[in-house]
Amino acid sequence: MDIKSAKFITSMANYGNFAGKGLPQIAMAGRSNVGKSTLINGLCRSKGLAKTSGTPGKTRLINVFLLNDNLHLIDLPGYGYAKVAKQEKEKWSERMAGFFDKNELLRVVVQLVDIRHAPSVEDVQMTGFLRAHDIPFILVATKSDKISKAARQRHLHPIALALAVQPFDIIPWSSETGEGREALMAALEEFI
Ligand SMILES: Nc1nc2c(ncn2[C@@H]2O[C@H](COP(=O)(O)OP(=O)(O)O)[C@@H](O)[C@H]2O)c(=O)[nH]1
Ligand SMILES: [Mg+2]
Repeated sequence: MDIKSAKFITSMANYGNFAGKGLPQIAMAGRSNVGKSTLINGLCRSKGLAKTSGTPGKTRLINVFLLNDNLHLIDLPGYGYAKVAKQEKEKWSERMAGFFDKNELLRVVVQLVDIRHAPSVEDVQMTGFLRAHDIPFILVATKSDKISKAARQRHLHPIALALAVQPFDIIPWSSETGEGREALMAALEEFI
């Protein structure tokens, strides 16, 4: 698969409002600031496609993109932003449930974690949720440029352990070096 075209379709608070038109979907999940928007731009080789931000917690909406006129890419709102009020967290949960519930168009979720940090409670809950619902997922460890090659296994091991996968199941990704794009494209191809 190659991404020949990518365009922004819509932002919405609730997935229920979206007419999926029967197109298959891939979704991006991860905590705020992990690099979801940046990854979407890198994947699509389109810098301004998804709005990136230095301030965590800005994207609270579900953003939809259309790839190659035949695939929807869904940027889910980031979770786990500490300063978000309880009410806001509940709203987030509702939105997530609304998206995942009986979503037959969803082929795979790309879950992002930051390669520098052990997964958060929410990260672990997310993979647990995906497993419990038989939703296939691909794990990507973002910002690999921020650690040395020598330190890589030391970082991947605790992530793999916490999320109950093998270290080699995790795709290291860097928006700076372009690392991971080919591997992620190949992984996605298996599901779409
Ligand atoms: N060094 C580095 N910075 C990154 C990478 N991916 C994202 N960032 C930065 O991390 C911040 C948050 O990225 P963003 O894509 O907006 O995160 P989102 O909230 O998950 O959508 C921005 O300042 C990005 O430039 C990466 O692979 N390497
Ligand atoms: Mg974002």
